[in-house]
Amino acid sequence: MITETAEKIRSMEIRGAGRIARSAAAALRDYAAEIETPDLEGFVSGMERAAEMLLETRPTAVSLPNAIHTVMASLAGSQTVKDARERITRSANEFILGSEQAVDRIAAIGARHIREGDTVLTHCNSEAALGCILEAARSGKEFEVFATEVRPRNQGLLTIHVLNDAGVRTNYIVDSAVRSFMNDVDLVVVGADAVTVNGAVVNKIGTSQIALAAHEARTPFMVAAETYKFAPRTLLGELIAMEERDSGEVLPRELQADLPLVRVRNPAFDVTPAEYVDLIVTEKGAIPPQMAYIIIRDYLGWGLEEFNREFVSRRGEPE
Ligand code: RUB
Repeated sequence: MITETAEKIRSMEIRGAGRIARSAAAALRDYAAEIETPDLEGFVSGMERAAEMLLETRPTAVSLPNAIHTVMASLAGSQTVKDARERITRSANEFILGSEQAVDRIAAIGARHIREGDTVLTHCNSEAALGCILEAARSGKEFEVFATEVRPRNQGLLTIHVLNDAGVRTNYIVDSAVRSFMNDVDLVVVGADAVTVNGAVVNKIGTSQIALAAHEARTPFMVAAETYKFAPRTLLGELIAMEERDSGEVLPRELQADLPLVRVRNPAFDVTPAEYVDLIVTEKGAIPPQMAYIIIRDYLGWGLEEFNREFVSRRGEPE
């Protein structure tokens, strides 16, 4: 079960930061139910191995470690295998439900920023971003969407199917056409794989170029992100690892073989600095990117005490 979920995340059969997080929580819960061991120590080390395997699948979406750490933290203080199993189940179910509710809440808040007659541009296939667009459509507003293709994995195809099914008029464009249309766009809405303490947003490759074009055209740039996409460890100066996927996704390996001097690069994500982001819509409300630390402190529990504890555990006590 764990290996199956891990493989689905790695191969992107399960993709998108929120879905990845929920499927990891569900995999831990299901694994906890099936581990056969009479002693607590064996149970805990089995769960730790499973958590490790899931963590290794994809490096960028912070929702994945945040979900796994939330579920695994519930093991602390458990007395018996039965108790530990129940804690994992409860915590995983709470995480999954909380995540689904967060996406709904973000949709309700984000939809208010889409006005009648607007043209909205989105990139990739984000449940949170699309939630805002779909909610605006459900509330009866008439507007139009531009959706990018999203090379090389073409997640834009998923997006245009969803929009079409929801009755939203949509323009499908190649990624490089964004700037040509930006003057017609009233609002950009994207999701996030991670938000750092200084409000930078990590999302699908191409997002930062879109943000630049939006900035130039003075088009508002809105990010839809659940609080578990915020990255507490960036407080310690930790950088978000940027996944680079197989080059065969960009150019078939057989074609690459004829081009010995060409190195095909395939970064999957990029970083949009806070200065290009106008608003981050979370389930706790909409914030300017400069308020990212408040989310990390108030909702992810990383205040001064936690920061100091973690800092000292890495560097040792100060002299
Ligand atoms: C998906 C991507 C999405 C975010 C947010 O990348 O960049 O914009 O994960 O998605 P990939 P969501 O396709 O490589 O996983 O709002 O669904 O969590």
